[in-house]
Amino acid sequence: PELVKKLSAKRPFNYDEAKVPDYELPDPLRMTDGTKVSSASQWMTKRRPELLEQFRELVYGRRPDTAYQVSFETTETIEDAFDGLATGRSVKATVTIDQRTFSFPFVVFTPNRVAGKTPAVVAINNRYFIPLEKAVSEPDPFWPVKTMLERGYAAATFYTSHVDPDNKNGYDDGIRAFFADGKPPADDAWRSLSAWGWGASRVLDFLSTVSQIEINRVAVVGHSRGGKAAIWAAAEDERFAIAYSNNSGCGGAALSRRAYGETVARITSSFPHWFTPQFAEYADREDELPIDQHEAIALVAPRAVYVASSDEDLWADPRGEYASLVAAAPVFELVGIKSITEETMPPLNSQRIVGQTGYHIRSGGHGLGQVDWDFFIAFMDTVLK
Ligand code: GTR
Repeated sequence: PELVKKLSAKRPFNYDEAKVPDYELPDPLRMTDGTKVSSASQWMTKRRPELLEQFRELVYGRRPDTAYQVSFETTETIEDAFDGLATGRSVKATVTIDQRTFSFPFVVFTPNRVAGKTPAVVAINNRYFIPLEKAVSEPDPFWPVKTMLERGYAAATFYTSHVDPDNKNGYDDGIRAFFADGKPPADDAWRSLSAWGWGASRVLDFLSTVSQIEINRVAVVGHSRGGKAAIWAAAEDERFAIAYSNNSGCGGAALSRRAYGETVARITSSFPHWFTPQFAEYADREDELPIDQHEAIALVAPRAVYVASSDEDLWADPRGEYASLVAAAPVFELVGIKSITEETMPPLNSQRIVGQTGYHIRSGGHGLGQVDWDFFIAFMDTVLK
């Protein structure tokens, strides 16, 4: 059905490497006024803020600067989840502005038998909400909580649509309308991907209240649209130590300029609520974008970035995802961090880890499963422990 949907959609798409347009990527180390960025401090204090603003303006939108409070209520606890391996909690986050409130639920598991502080993983779940009992009784390779706990990681997850409905007509029911007090979004205001990343940051706020969690060692993870949101979450919130983008494709890890598989034209017409209207202006003229997605990855430096592809998920452009990670290397280098520079992709079903960056390509289609998590946990073990 996915394929039929794609074939029947109005706009053509390209799966032919020979038809990828020639392109020149914008230099992440050149200011818009042409100045070359030549020191780590220049990157952190000048260029990075400039790029962040460009991505807000052109791609994901600006988060509101309205003051708000957030509070957390534990609504349910299971102290001996997985035969005593972990404690599970259901938590309700409540955001308050003046007298108005907006709430969303999430779940958190912390390992019981680990001495000292534990790193954690916040998963942006774009598929469904996983209530506490379900997490314990129905193993789910999309979010293998037991595996993470066994490997010494705390694990939290929330459902994207509880923060901002994943629907072009869903604005009124989400956090963005709540902040705007029901007014429609300004052209440069945040869109759903940014709202989901913001949700991950609120889960991180909660984790920072849990003394067992090592707050400097928390990864944000997402698949597909959640993977786009994960990169942006870590760009906006420097508390995240790692961003893992799985099969995120267009508007995520993949270079827009390759226009391979999903394009700016396609994604902005199918999912107008994910991006600012400015992004749609670059439909079929990706080469005029002042930015490209390698620079979104670079915004996470010097923290860690992990990108994963699957060989049949051509819609997400595996080559474009890998090339984008490599194109972020000059930024990692400037800030004194090793990263992947090898231009040839690693062999199928293998992993490459260099410094603070990692990548794998797995056989199979679009999805996040045990194989991906095993690779990713190996990466976390390397960079966090
Ligand atoms: C597709 C969309 C992709 C990706 C995916 C997903 O329909 O074209 O950009 O985000 O959905 O989230 O599974």
